[in-house]
Amino acid sequence: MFEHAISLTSASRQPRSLMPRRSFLIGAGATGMTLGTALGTAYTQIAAVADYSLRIAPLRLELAPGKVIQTFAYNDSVPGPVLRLREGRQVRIDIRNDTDIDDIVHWHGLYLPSEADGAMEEGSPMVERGGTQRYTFTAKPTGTRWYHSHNVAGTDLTRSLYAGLYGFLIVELASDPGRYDQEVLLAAHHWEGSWVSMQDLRRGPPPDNGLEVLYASASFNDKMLGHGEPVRVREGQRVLFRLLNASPTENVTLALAGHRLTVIALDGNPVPSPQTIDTLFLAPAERADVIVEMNRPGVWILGGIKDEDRKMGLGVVVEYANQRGEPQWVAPPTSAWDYTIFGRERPLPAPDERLDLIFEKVPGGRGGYNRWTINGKSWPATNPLFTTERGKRYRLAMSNKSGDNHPVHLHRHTFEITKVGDKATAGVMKDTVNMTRFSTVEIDFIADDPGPSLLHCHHQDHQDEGFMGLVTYL
Ligand SMILES: [Cu+2]
Repeated sequence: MFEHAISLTSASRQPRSLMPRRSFLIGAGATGMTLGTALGTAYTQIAAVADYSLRIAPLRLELAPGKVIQTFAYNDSVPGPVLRLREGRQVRIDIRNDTDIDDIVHWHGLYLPSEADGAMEEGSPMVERGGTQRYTFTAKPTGTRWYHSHNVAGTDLTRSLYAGLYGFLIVELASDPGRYDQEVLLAAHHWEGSWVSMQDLRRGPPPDNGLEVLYASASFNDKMLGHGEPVRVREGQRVLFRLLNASPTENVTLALAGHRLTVIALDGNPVPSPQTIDTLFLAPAERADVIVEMNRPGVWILGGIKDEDRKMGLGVVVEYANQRGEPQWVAPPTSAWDYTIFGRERPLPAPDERLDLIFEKVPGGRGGYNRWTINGKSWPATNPLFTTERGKRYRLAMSNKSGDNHPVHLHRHTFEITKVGDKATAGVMKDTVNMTRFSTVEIDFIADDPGPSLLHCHHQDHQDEGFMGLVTYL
């Protein structure tokens, strides 16, 4: 990395807002010299070595013996390296792009300046092909966050979130109480997507519906169920599972056979009412921190509750010490997912402003691509979607007028779920909320992080096809 680590000045010397965009760039040494001359600096200095380095490059990924796919990944691993950051401490991350297209990395769930957030629509710079980009930021808030490509994939099912371009980013408290014996990080993903007209597969979807992505395989981390190392546990342990749905487009519903799951945090944020449940639902981009009491020795499957999902590879074996045998699956009792059970009853402050957002589908027809609108407009006509004033509380009354699920994500802010359908709730803080088909959800957020912020569906195809808008500040 060292030959790329020449820059004008250390990033910590100047307030971010005063730094010209180019000074974030760490290019070849010659570029640094040129900039130095242009700005009248008499010297260059070696910037401090980065705390982390990520390299975006092609990867031959063996999901199972004989099952090899060609994808892209960070540092030749899926997921990428776990980034463990201390809350409030500044971190320097160098990203090198050894692919043939410009890319960009988004730090999902963090409060960052727009130019460091990793979304080109907010003004963050791309990591140019063949180039290196340094991101310098202060990590906050604490919790299970993640990073991923925020590039446009369009119809190319090998890029952005269709690829292995994601990893965990955990912001830790300055002092971690650590009320668990072991921590296990699992990211679900779907692979080998292809565009399919649903009309060709089965009856049911409206005849004007466009192409959807179907997948041939799935994994937890880099392996299909039954391949790779099991999660090894011991009787009596309290294990913290940090679960992430990094799938480009698919929801997952998960269970650990023989065990119940105690959800203590959603999207990295502690819930007011932890609940012990049989099945966990995660839409794309959602995370859950789950504690499991290891009290049933055996060899079990943690995986998708649908047989076809586990057959595709969605799962991992959990093996107690000194236990042998075939991994067991036990179908759990199923119930509808309900965010409000994790909330509490509490009067909510009245919002300063209430905004209606209506999500609609423009069907692409058989063989075509669907488009998406927010209040009748698609990106970039949704720039701005609405404008906020710093310090005010906004209530977004969102209505999904389509037969599809939409995990709606707001960048650079945490929001509170205040209503799901007719059920009021409080205290469930998230950055992504799933809207089931033909549903309504209300969320509140405080405009406390000036700068443009994306609001979009995290379904890769939906965001690429217009389901995106920019929240701006006055
Ligand atoms: Cu969507």
